[in-house]
This record gives sequence, structure tokens and C-alpha cells, in this order.
Amino acid sequence: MASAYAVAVHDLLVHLGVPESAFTGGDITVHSPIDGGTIGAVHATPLAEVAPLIERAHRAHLAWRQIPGPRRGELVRLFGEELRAHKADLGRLVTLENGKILSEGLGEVQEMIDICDFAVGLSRQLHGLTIASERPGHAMRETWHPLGVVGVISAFNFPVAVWAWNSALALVCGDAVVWKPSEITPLTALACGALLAKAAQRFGDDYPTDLSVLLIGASALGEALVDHPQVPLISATGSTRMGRLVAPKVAARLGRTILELGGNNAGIVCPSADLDLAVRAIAFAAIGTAGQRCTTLRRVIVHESIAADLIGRLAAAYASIRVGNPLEAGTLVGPLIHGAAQEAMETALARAKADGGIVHGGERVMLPGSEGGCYVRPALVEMPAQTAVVAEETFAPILYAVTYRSLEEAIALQNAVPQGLSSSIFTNDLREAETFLSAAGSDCGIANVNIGPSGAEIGGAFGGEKDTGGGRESGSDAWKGYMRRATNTVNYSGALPLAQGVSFEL
Ligand code: UN1
Repeated sequence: MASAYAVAVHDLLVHLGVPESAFTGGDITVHSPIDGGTIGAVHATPLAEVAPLIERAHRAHLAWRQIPGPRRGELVRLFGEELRAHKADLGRLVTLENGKILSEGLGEVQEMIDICDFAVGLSRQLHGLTIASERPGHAMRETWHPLGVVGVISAFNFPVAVWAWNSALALVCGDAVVWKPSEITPLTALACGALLAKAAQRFGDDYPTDLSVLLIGASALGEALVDHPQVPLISATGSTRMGRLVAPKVAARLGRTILELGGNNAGIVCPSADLDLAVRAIAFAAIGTAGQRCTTLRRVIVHESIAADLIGRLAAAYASIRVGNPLEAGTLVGPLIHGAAQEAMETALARAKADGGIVHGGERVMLPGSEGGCYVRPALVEMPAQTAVVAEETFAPILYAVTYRSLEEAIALQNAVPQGLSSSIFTNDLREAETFLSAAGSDCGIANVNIGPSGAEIGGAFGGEKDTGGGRESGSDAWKGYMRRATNTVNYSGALPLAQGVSFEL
């Protein structure tokens, strides 16, 4: 059945520059989670075409690597301009295809713009070190060179931003990009391709065709990408299960990976915390994006002396929150991506109950006119302990609450899960905050004080430890992952002194 939004999606795609033939008459049906109806039918990339496409992208890289970095930055600057001009349309399309509320759909496009700005500046700063040589008349330095084709595998939950994080950096670094988006969100991927093509057209003749390539379809395409020897770097975002499949395959051919896998992010709420602030931060982090961010807050670890107060306030917030159509102002929780996500949520809640958990919310919400969408009220679950189900990442809006007595115990609980992406502490006590951020504190790639674990900005490196995969993307020096480093020693003397005092007289 066609979605009530099929026409709107059609018009947005055309306006964004996607030819109608690309999203009609194809073999992969696309659904809007808002009402479950169809909004497009895209054409799967034939498996046999993956290798030729990668080879074409590789050739594009060979030309692109000769273009000076600042000129490469100009492409990304133009792309950022296209994104600014089309923010409203692309943000709306994200909401229609993914179901996140409009403000978050627009926020995702803003995140793309932010990484473009960051990458443009970076295009003039891809510099290495000058190193003191122990030998007279010798200069030592390191240089950073383009790497090759970067394979990007992304998930449904950030259907456009994660590609942009990777692409903006890869493009200024002189790489080509082959992107395998989630099969569930190909329309926004097509729109990104069209906007980059607009930028490329304005860029000029030195834009090599096939610098950015899209693979639309099922996981077999991603596997072909992962296995291809001409893809020196695979940057993959998704489940830990996916990462465990990808990592050994890339390692077997001695390629590189940047992995952004599951999160099971916790927030510790201390007795000194500003509870008004903490409740708002926890609500956004746990409920926002319907619990479908890898940085979503999934566990709150609260001091026993304030647990009743915090849980009471959270339960009231949970009960009052508006679940509904993500396009409507006032809605804070849109639909889950599909029925399987809702089933996973039900299963987890049943397990939590069996473990002695007290569940607030979590029930299905029927939306008149959108019966095909999977809407749920977010769940807050008071747990007697951090049981097995709490240690798992269920990609749905479930927040488990456990209590603690000492900060040491709280940090141990926070770290006692396989994942290590993001974390927070709510405290006004300097000692507690600094202990949490210290070597003996949070074991996550992101550790925050008095803000939630989600909604990271572009300037910082994004990623996490343990089952999260260890990769870092977007800010800080993440660009180095997209380049190869060469150490250069130049002898400008007439002699040939050897390092370490080695003597080797002929
Ligand atoms: C993700 O959920 O895959 O920090 C990425 C955040 C966003 C990115 C999340 N900036 O929540």
C-alpha cells in the first residue's frame, strides 16, 4: 500500500535532483515508518557491478590524489553550500524515510554541514611533523598521503550524517568513496548523491567521475566491498554482530577498519546532581530518536538516596511525552523503524520483568491513520540489578535504572557491559566528576559531565572502545585514519653517517 507521504517523498526527491527513474519501478520497496506505506522502489546494484564500480572509484582516486588538498576542500565547501540550500528538504526526507522527528531530521543535515565546514578547514591542515634527526645534514619529516578507496557502510538510524562524516574527510584527504547505505534508507542516500553531484558540477572539470559511488541493496554488496583488495579502508557503522563479520574479513587482507558498533551507554546520577537538569538531559538522551541512536542512554545508575525522587520525576516525564507523527510539532517520539524493532523491545521488556524489573510505559501506541507504523511509549524500567538483558543493546527506547551506594560501585556497573561508546555523570562534586573522567573512571570513548551521552558535536573524535569497535570518526585527528603516513629522511650532506652509530665500511 502506498504511504500517505508517497507524493511528498516523490516531490522532495525530484526537488533534490534525484531522477524519477532512480526511485520508481525498482526491485527494493522502501517504506515510511510513519505509516508503513511504500514511498519508493529503488533499483538494487547488481552484485557483479560492485567490483567494476570499485575499480572506477579507484581510478577516480588516482586523479583526485594529484589535486591539492585546499582545492579538494573546495568540493566539500560547495557540497556544504548545497546542504545549506537544501537543508529543509533533506531533513524532511530523513524524517519521512527514517521516522525521527523533524527537528532531529534537520539536526542530522546540520551535522553534515558542520562536518563539511570542519573538513574544509582541514583541507589546508593535512600536515605532518618535522622531526629532529640524530645525523648531521639530515632532515626528517612525515607526510600524509591519500589512501585510496574508502568503503563506507552505514546504518538506518543516521542515514545521511554518518556517510557525510566519512565522505567529507575522505574527499579532502584525496580518497574516493564507495557507500553502501542501509537497505532500509536508500532514498536519502540517493538524495545525498544528487546533492554531491550538484556540487561536483559547480566544482569544474577536475572532478573525476566515480569519485563517490553508491551501492544500493542487501548485505551481499557490503560483503563484496569488504572483501575487495582495492579498498584499503572500511568504515562501518552498525551492530556489533556486523562488526564481528566485517573486521576479520578486512584483517585477513590486512586492510584497515574504522568500526562504530553498538553502545550501551550509562549515566551516573550522584547525590549532588542538579536533578532538574539531569531529568531533561536523561529524557533527551534516552527517548530522543525513539532510542535508536548508538549513543542513546540505556542505563541510569542512580545513588540510592535520590533514586525515588529521580525515578518519580522521570516516570512523570515519560508519561507526559508525546508519541506520534514525527512531522508534527510537539511530537518527541516518532515511530520505530519496523515491526522487528518493536518485537525486540517487547522481548527485552519481558526478560526485564522476569528478572524482577518494574516497567513504566513501553506499550504500543496506535496512531489513527498511521496504523502501519510501530509507535511505542518509551519504557523506564526499575531493575533490582544489572542483569543480562541490561548488558545487551536493544535498539529501542528502554531505559533501565539501577541504584548504587559508592561511586566506585557506580563506575564498576557502568563499565560492566561489553560496549564502550558513550557515558555521562551528573554531579556538582569536582572529585566525582574528575574521578569519572580519570583513567580509573569511564572506559568509554566519550565521557561527559552534566550532559547526556548522545548528541555529540563534530569537533571531537567520535567512537568507542570494547564491543563498540575502537574506531574514531569526524573530529579531532580522525582524518589520519583516511590517509597513509610516510616518514621521509633526506640526506643533504655529502657524507653517509648511519643511525645508531653503526659502522659499515666498504
Ligand atoms: C549514531 O547513533 O550512529 O552523538 C551516531 C550523537 C550523534 C551521532 C550518533 N551526533 O548522538
